Amino acid sequence: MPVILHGSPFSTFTWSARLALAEKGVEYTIQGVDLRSDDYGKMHPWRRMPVLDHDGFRVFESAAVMRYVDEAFPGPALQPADPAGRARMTQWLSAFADNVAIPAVRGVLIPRYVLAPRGIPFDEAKVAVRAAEAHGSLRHFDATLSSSPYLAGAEPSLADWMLLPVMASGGGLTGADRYTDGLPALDAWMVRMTARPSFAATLPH
Ligand SMILES: N[C@@H](CCC(=O)N[C@@H](CS)C(=O)NCC(=O)O)C(=O)O
Repeated sequence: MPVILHGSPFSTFTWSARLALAEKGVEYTIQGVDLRSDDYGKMHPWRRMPVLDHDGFRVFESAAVMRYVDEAFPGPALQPADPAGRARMTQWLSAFADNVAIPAVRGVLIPRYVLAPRGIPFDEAKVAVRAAEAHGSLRHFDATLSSSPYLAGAEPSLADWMLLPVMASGGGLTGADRYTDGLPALDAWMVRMTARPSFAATLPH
């Protein structure tokens, strides 16, 4: 029953999927992608990473991949069992996708870590605006974590593993790009999340 994750270790969304696989103890291989190829276009209509292939069943969108990993494989539960906890997890997954991923990943991390090293020009002022937007959204995550150890309650869930790579990648930014500063509950949460073996096991080199 081979499990193949199509993506890059340097993609935050691929990293979230890898965290779920590691927490679950699932063996998998990671396969690099050529986003422009016809084959990849057949796997993902928007040509993004990751795509999971489990024995021929393919699924894209990192939240769907993580949910599938949790439900298709034995191991510790990565989602709350109760309806309120599940709703809370889904709430933060959705809020992350709309309000954090777009400004932080597309607005800051891609220009800084993908475009800049390749000499592709981008608008510095826009990056600072997007970083401020990401920071503003993260304040709501921080407020929740000031009274709850994890986003959906007492245990980490898919929402925490979705957020972790964006926080970890943001830690390396400097100046106006830094969207992770001044968020004390998120700092404390980072200490807990990065102490888990899944973090070290998936850290991009
Ligand atoms: N909503 C998607 C977003 C995936 C995404 O944007 N992945 C990035 C890498 S971190 C990507 O494939 N970028 C390539 C591109 O947009 O051309 C998910 O959660 O899987």
